[in-house]
Amino acid sequence: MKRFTVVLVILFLAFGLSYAKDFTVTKKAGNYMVQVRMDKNPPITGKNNTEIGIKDAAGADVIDAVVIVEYSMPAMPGMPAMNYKTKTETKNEKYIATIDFSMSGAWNINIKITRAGKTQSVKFNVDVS
Ligand SMILES: [Cu+2]
Repeated sequence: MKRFTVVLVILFLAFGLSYAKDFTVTKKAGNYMVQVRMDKNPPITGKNNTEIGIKDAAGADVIDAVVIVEYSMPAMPGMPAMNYKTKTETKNEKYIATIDFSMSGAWNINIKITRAGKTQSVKFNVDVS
């Protein structure tokens, strides 16, 4: 019984730590407050599970938007500009996407939120390891 409790505590700690370790960005887009969370911190070359939460001005979850994630790296010596785009799917009031960075370095991220015929954007940079 004691061992079981210890295991539970360790599991809780591990979960708490991995949760706190996520890469997060919170930014305003128009009337929306957007929180982006990636499961790797710093984000890595390869697949990063990404979760986007959107709240309206009243603080309510926005779940009826179309959300697209664009990510790009400008051209550099020996490498043409790279541009990628991925759709998101809705799950538990969040928009889920997999961002697959093809190399390390600075990437631009542009999240496009379309709702009722209007598009708002959230832009930020990530330093991919
Ligand atoms: Cu590059």
